[in-house]
Amino acid sequence: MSKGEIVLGALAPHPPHLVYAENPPQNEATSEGGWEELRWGYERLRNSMSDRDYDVIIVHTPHWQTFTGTHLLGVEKFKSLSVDPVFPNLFRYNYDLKVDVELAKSIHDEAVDAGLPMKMMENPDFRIDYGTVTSCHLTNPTWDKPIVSISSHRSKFYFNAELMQANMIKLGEATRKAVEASGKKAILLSSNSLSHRHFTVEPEIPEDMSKEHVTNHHQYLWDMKMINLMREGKTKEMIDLMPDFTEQTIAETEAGSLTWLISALGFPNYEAVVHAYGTVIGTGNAIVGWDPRKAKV
Ligand code: 2X7
Ligand code: FE2
Repeated sequence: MSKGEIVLGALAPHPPHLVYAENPPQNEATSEGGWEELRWGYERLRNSMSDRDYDVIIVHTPHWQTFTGTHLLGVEKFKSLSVDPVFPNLFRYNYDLKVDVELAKSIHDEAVDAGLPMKMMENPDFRIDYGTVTSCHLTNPTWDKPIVSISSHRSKFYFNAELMQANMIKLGEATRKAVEASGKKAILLSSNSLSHRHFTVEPEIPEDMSKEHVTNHHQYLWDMKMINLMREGKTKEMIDLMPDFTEQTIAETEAGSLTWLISALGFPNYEAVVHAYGTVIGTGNAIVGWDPRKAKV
């Protein structure tokens, strides 16, 4: 069997507004559009994937929060309704998805060997979080590939941000080893926004773009600092700044997803491609791709 590999890593944020704006048949709510810059950014991300084959999408999600270690979906099929608890008016999505349980189990086992507390989630009635559903839908709307979904272990709340970072670095390494041993080609998604202060009142028409802007200038400056480090290939510096960035902008990086991704990619020093930056109800969102082929030239 040939060695497996990560063929693309992406920062793939999950505001449910982006699915709402696309009006796919799976979502019950209907819209007049909105957030085009981000949706066109996802289109560019999808186009960037079209020149490579892949077997599986692995997503790390902030909205499946676990307090007793990291969990992975461990049932082959899930079919139900995913509802955003804050925006049930926008996101009521009928999903029907397949899981690569074999790969999930190998990530689990590699991470256990690295000393992390891990658990396979084997309840067939488990409700899939909207972070997983949104990022996977926007990356692969046909759902023709299986996924692996990894929870966010909130170790920051028992310990601190530094310990959580250290654990996410180990989880990223474990993920890479499991992918390599599997012989499969994987796309990895970090399903999170950047700065995350948002408005507390929703506009009467959610997709009224005259109301959309970043919550404050300070958040914008922090987002640009992080994005420029990605563009310059300075991912070690970005990870070092992560605890301060997260605290200053209450960023969704607190879930550990982006640290996991960067570690799995081996701390790339090549340039990332920024497909889009835009705000959703005041939060900062970037769609960014890392192409490991750039490391080989
Ligand atoms: O979960 C989210 C998010 N991360 C960003 C914006 C709006 C809603 O939900
Ligand atoms: Fe979120």
